[in-house]
Amino acid sequence: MTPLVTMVSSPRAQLFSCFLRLGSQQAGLLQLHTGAGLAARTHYEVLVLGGGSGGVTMASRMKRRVGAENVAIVEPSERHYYQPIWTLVGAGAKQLSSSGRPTASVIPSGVEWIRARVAELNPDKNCIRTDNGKEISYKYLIIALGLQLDYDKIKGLPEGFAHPKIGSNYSVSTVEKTWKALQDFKEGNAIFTFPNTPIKCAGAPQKIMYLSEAYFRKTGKRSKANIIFNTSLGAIFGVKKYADALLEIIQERNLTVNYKQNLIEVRADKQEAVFENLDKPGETQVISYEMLHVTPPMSSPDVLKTSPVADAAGWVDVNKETLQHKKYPNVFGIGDCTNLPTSKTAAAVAAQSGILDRTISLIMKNETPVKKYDGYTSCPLVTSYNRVILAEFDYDAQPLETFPFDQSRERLSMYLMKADMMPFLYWNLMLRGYWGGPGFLRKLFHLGMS
Ligand code: FAD
Ligand code: UQ1
Repeated sequence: MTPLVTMVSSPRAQLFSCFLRLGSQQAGLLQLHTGAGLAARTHYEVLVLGGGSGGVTMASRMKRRVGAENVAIVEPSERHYYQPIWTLVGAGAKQLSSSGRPTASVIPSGVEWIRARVAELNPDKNCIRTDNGKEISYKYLIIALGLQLDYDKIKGLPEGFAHPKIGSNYSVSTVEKTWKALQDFKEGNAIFTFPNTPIKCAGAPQKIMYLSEAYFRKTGKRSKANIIFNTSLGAIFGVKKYADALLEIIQERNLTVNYKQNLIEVRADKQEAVFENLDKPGETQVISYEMLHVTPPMSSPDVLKTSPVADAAGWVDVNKETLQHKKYPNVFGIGDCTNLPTSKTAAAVAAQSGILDRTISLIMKNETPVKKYDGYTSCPLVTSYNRVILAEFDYDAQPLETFPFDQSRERLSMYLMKADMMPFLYWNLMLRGYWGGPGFLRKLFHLGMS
């Protein structure tokens, strides 16, 4: 690949880069007039890869820093989804249609939307290539490609989803199948799985179990259901305060939790799930199900795994405090695609966006980043149709709670925040670059408290 512009820092070089940029803009206009193509520009000051939560949020913030005409987002999907609400869609408490909006409506006005997939990253030459063969160069790159759902790593999937009694809240095409399976449930095992990989929203695999239990109770089927959570992990949750609260609920509601059990095969025609015991290699167990909720293995998007920006595990290798790439100083990462050692959530993305905004603004002025990300992340643990335990914690898995009450207790107020306030905040503040997480609220609520 040949870059149009390489990274420049001295004023003379910047002038030269600017000249080149103007040149490419004019070339774009020329092409437009000759009808050669619409997305004709090939260089942007800030190029954002991925138009999900992190990508759109950062594009809004970068628009304020450098002007809309200098920012572009590469994103192939026509629809943008607010994924956190899928937990409630799978339980029949919200409509799937409420979770999506046209991508065109969330791209900040004036920012260029490049409707394509990123096919290759070439950070040594400050450019990327799209799947339709376009090369686009940048001065600053923000990588926000999310993560990849690897259903095909489980034998029998994804084709098994063609059968009834199986669903998965993690994908737009299978989340409504969870609700169907819940409604169809008659008698037997309801199994919920957690894979042997990092995942986004690590609480979601068990949230749907609590909601299902509540649904069975509401519909008089609870005594007919044997509810099983088979998890690859060795604990129910990574933060002791919330794990203790969840274990109490699990005991009260007579739910079965089996640790170190990893789903490796689904025989959807026979309604059987096969698990390997991670503590005893080679030992497997087949369990019949009346309902199966699958949380798939997840990994970094393939395009990143093989790129120079990835660490050994395939995630974008960033500084955990500044979000700047460890090797390429004009490259930054945000969200699920990074190796930030915290739980992958939209709440984390919100907090990261404020930090990254500050980091980039200082780098743009040739100054050293000062603001430090503490790993803030949050997981509203939905425990029934009107209760949530609001887990909030940092890199050290220490609670970092916003509200001045014990958030490990199930609360109606926190359910209303999750179900109604958060979507509003997401669409109207976060995606527009005005929500950097609840840090300021935490300080306000804890004023005067030691
Ligand atoms: P995404 O928002 O997934 O965006 C990635 C984007 O990159 C996508 O638009 C994708 O199309 C695009 N992309 C991928 N490959 C390419 C390519 N090659 N080229 C160009 N574009 C590409 N978070 C919470 O905070 N609270 C919750 O309660 C919560 N619950 C959840 C429940 C469920 C069921 C799920 C699925 C998620 C939940 N999350 C929750 C997690 C949250 O949705 C994600 O952590 C968040 O969306 C991550 O943002 P992101 O920008 O990193 O990735
Ligand atoms: C949050 O900031 C956020 O990002 C928009 C979420 O994602 C949907 C959340 O679920 C939560 C809980 C937060 C944190 C916000 C508050 C007010 C505690």
